[in-house]
Amino acid sequence: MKRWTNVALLVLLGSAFTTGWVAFFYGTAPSRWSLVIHAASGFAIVALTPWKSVIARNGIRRRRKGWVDSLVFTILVIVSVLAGLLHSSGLLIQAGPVSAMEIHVGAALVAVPFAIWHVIARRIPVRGTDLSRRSLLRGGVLLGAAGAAYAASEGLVRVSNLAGARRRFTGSYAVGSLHPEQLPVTQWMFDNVPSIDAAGWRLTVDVAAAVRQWTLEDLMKFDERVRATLDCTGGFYSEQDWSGVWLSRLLPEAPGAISLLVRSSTGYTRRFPIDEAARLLIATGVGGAPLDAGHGFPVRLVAPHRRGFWWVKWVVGITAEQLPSWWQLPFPTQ
Ligand code: HEM
Ligand code: HEM
Ligand SMILES: Nc1nc2c(c(=O)[nH]1)N[C@H]1C(S)=C(S)[C@@H](COP(=O)(O)O)O[C@H]1N2
Ligand SMILES: [Mo]
Repeated sequence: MKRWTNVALLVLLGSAFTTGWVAFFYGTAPSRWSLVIHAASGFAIVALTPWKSVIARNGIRRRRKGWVDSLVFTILVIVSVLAGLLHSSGLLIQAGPVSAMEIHVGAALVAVPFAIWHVIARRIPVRGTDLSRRSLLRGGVLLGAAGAAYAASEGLVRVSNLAGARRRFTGSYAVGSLHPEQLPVTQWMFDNVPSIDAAGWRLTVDVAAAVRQWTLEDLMKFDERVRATLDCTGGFYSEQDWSGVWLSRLLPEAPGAISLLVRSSTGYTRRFPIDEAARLLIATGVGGAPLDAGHGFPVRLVAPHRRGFWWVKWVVGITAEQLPSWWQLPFPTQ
C-alpha cells in the first residue's frame, strides 16, 4: 500500500496541475470538464491522507536529509487545497489584496520545485506490478470515492446556499456586471499601467508589409458593440457593454497569413487565429464611456469566449503572420 500510495499521489498531483492549467487556458466547455477532473484529483489527494501520514511519520522519524523540505512541501499542498476549497465553496473568496484563487495557484506553483525534489530524493523504482489488476482496481475505487465526495460537496454548497453556488462554470464569481465603474483593474502578473498620450498614440496594423497607422480619432468613428464577459483567472468575471471596432474591419486582404499578433505598449502579446478577427473587438469604450488608463486606454482587445488574459490592454500593434496561432507560450510571462 505504501508504494501504491506514493505512485497514486504522483499521478494525482500531475493530473491536478495539468487540468488546472487547461481550465485556465479555455473560456469555454473544456474548462468545466477539466475542473471536474481537477476537483476529483484534489479530493483523491486528500483521501489518501491516512495512508500517506503513516509513510510521512516514518520518514520524519528517520530524519532523512531534506525531511524539512518535505514538510514545507506538505504545507504548500495543504494551503493550496484549502484555498481551492475556500474559493469553490465561496467561504472565502478574497483575503485583502489577494484572492483565494491566487493563493491556490500561487501555493501550487511554489510547490512545484519541492515536488520535483521530493520525487527525485525519495524515488521509488517503477515496477510492472504498478499496473496490476489490483492496483488499477484500487485506483478505480479511489477515483470513484473522490468523485462522489466532489459531487456531495457541490450538493452541499447548493443546499446551504453558499456563495459557491453562484459561481460560473470556470469557477469565477460575478463582480460589477454592467457597472463599468466596478470593473476591477487587474494584470496577469507584473505589468504596470502605462500612461499613454492619445495625441501621439497610433495603432499600427501591419499586414503583408502594408502598414497602416490608425489614430484614436479614426477609431472613434466606429461604434460597434458587444456585450461580453471578462473572466479573469484570478477568480472573478464581469459582463460589460464594450464599444469600438471589429478587428476584421482594420485588416486588408492578407494572403497566406494565418495568425494575428496583438501587442501591447508594455510588450505583452497574444496571438490569435486570423479567422477570429471578425469576433475580436478593438475596444475604445466600456459602458458608453471611453476606457480609463487601468482598463487599457486608448484601446484594448475584447475577446469574447476567451479568458481575461487574452484581452490585451494598451494595444499598439497588430501584425498578420504566417505562423500558426499556437506558436506562442500558452500563458503570458509578464
Ligand atoms: C501530496 C504529496 C506528498 C506529500 C505532501 C508528501 C510528504 C512527505 C513527507 C512529509 C515525508 C516524510 C519526510 C521525508 O522523508 O522527507 C515523505 C516521505 C516520502 N515520500 Fe512523500 N509526499 C508526497 C508525495 C510523494 C510522491 C509523489 C512520492 C513518490 C513518487 C513520495 C515518496 C515518498 C517516499 C519514498 C518517502 C520516504 C518514506 C520513508 O523514508 O520511509 N511522496 N513524503
Ligand atoms: C497540484 C496542485 C493542485 C491541487 C491539489 C488542487 C486542488 C484543488 C481543489 C481541491 C479544488 C477545490 C475543488 C472544488 O471543491 O470544486 C480546486 C479548485 C480549483 N483549482 Fe486547483 N489544485 C491544484 C493546482 C491548481 C492550478 C495549478 C490551477 C490553475 C492553473 C488550479 C485551478 C483551480 C480552479 C480554477 C479551481 C476552481 C474550481 C471551481 O471553483 O469549480 N488548481 N483545486
Ligand atoms: N498589456 C496587458 N494586458 C492585459 C493584462 C496585462 O497584464 N497586460 N492582463 C490581462 C488579464 S489577466 C485580465 S483578467 C484583463 C483585465 O482587464 P481589466 O483590468 O480591464 O479588468 O486584462 C488582460 N490584459
Ligand atoms: Mo486575469
